[in-house]
Amino acid sequence: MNINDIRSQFPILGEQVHGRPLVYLDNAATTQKPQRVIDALTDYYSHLNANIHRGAHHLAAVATERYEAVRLQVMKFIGALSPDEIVFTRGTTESINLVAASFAKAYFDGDDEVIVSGMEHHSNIVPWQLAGATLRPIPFTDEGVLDLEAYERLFTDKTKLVSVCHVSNTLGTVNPVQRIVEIAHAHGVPVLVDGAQAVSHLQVDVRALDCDFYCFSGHKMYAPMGVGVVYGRDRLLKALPPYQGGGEMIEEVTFQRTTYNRLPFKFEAGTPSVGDVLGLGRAIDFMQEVGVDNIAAHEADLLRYATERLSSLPGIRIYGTAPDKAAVLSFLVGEAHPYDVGTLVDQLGVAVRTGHHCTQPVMDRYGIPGTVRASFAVYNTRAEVDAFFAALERVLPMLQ
Ligand code: 7TS
Repeated sequence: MNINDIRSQFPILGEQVHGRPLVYLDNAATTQKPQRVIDALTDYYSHLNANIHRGAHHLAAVATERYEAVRLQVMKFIGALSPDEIVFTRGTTESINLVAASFAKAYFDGDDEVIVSGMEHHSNIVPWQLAGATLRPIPFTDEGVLDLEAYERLFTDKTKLVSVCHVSNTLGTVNPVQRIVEIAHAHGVPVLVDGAQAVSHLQVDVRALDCDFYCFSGHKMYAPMGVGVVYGRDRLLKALPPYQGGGEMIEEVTFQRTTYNRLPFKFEAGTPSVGDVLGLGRAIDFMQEVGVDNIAAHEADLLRYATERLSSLPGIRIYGTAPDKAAVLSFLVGEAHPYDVGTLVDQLGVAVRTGHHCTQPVMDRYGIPGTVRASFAVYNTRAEVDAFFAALERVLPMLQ
């Protein structure tokens, strides 16, 4: 893996912030985009823009072909069996809302429990509440490891679904999804995996995981904002009612009765974000060219190095010290408020995120208002980690 070659593909990494070279360590919020992804958007709007699936004309036909080719690419990338199992959405949030709304309509009976982990992003909490479920959170240890014995005890005859994140966006924990699925299936309960923080860091194989739904966002894996995916097991997707009504999702409409299109179109009402989907295809090309295992190894090295350096700071508290972690480092130092740390290191060109990271229950678990979070991507370097610590060492004395 040639890091200089990789960095040269990301034009934004050449930007200056407050007169200093940008050090972008907010990758869990969104990754930057390689030139080929940016080009996919301009190429699409310059040469190909057309509404797909409907037109008889050339542009519509080619745009449709390219859009459907990305569906196949996504299918292979995550190990799905059929393109019918890949539904394009706007992102993880919409993906989970889609499953929650449709699943509730099909299977909820007014007394329904959904098991989630205690470390979920709000977008894997609120959709279930909107659907009327009572949530049963799996507790986790101080290190950020899920308690699987406690998990087993959460199943009741009201449990309709288990919905857990693959990787925590706040603690970095890689959850033992395969085992979580095994246990749920032994109870006859399907599992949704929120893969928003996993797809860009580790090789995802939905068949090896044996999960029933897998949701993720393009923009966290080097693709544009505005595109996401629901993988759903063919049999389950077939049984679910549509999420939204409109164009494309229908077979026949009359004022009396409507029949629905086949999978996956049943879940893709309206005009999709075609250019963004094409960008997602180029982002997958990028990741496969570099190699997902190489990306994981590089990020693991950065995480190890940054954790080591951070541990040497006096008054440091790291949140999330699970043995199996990916690319995320959340911490507090002494009495310094996370927001102040973030604002001051920004003045030195370093972008980190501060706050509750849309995981308020995690903050409640530790009794803290928020953390400072550095999160890594394939283009980050040890030199950037050094720049981050140089910035921290400058600002922390001002905050004690
Ligand atoms: N699930 C997880 C685990 C996430 O980390 C996020 C976004 C989402 C779902 C929602 O994804 P979206 O693309 O639909 O917004 N996480 C973050 C974050 O950690 N900082 O900003 C967004």
